[in-house]
Amino acid sequence: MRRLDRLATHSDDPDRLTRTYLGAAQKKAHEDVLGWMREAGMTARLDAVGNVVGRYEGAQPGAPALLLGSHLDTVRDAGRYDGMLGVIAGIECVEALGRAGKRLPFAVEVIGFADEEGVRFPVNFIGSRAVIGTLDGAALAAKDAAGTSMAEALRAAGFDPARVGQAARKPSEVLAYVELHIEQGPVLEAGGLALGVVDAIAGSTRLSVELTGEAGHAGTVPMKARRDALATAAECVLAVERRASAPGLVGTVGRIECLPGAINVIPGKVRFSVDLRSGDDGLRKAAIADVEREFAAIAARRKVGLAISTIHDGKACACSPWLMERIGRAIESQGQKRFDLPSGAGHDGMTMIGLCDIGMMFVRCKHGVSHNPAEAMTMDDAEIATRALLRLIEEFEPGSRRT
Ligand code: HGY
Ligand code: MN
Ligand code: MN
Repeated sequence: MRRLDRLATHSDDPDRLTRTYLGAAQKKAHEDVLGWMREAGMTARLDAVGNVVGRYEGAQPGAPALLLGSHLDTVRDAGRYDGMLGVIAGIECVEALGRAGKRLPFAVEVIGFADEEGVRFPVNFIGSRAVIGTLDGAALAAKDAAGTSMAEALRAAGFDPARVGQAARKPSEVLAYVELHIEQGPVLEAGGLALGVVDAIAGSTRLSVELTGEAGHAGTVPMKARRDALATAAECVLAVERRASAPGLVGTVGRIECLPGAINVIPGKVRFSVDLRSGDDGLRKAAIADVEREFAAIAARRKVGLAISTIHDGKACACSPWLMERIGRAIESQGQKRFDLPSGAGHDGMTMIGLCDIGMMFVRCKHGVSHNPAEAMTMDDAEIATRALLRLIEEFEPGSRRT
């Protein structure tokens, strides 16, 4: 918990926790994590895109690895457990193995992904996409709000964008990926449970929408003659909320930019985001189609230009039963009953499933609050989760792993 508190001091912003890809704060956080990995008896390195990778060899050096980990980047004004918990708990487990002088018939690696949230660039899962080898030129060309491309940011941070492919792992090197993460929802707490087994991760679509109306004088343009981009966006936001209120869906407009942004100027241009999710890909795709149709109708009626780009489209993915079984047994070893639940939040496992089988263990967080500085969890829950993770590792044998 002290280490999580320490990581929370590394922020891009002075008065809240925001740690984005390739920023100065991330460099300091990764230096801490490299040090803790080495203290735990691991070799530790930054890979070609800045992920922190720690390795604890098995009885035979060079053996395939059980991958643990999570992400080290945060959203804006974030909590300190989303992501970081899974990395720090993984290091704790390896430290316990080292203290007991245990070497397993496989290696254990802990990965701290450098970007999962996709806050700085309109690309998410950057770290895990690089690990499975799908970080492409389009991602490297993506620009942040300051107009800096990911390639330029990599160079500025001392990485070579031409070599991001070196971060990719081979299926033969990996046994499975298991992530410990706070639930970020209220289900475990409501059920009086500390731990849960994730059965599936909801699919999500992220859109970037641009409305082009006509800037004008707030005092002189008659209301009927206006092409107000922000009033148009307001109708679009409510259309998302209405459509996503259907069962099995959630929808959010989290970011909006209104230009030129002066009190006495009719907004000429608005950009906003859409984040729409469902455990059922058919439901999600139908909802996206409906929402895009509604945007087109609203924009046409108001004579406002509309441009929509899809910046992420990830299908729902199932965790492997053989890993769920092992995670369930590890939870029962801590005197808890097995409880399976879906994840509405996205996680790196949605990418890692392209490399190996995935499993996730959830731990309760206070009132399910997350993506909020009020995110909290108890020391006891952190301990029981870490003990369960250690038991999973010690009893792990590669099941029906993908060959
Ligand atoms: O958006 C998500 O669900 C995750 O926090 N990246
Ligand atoms: Mn998050
Ligand atoms: Mn997360």
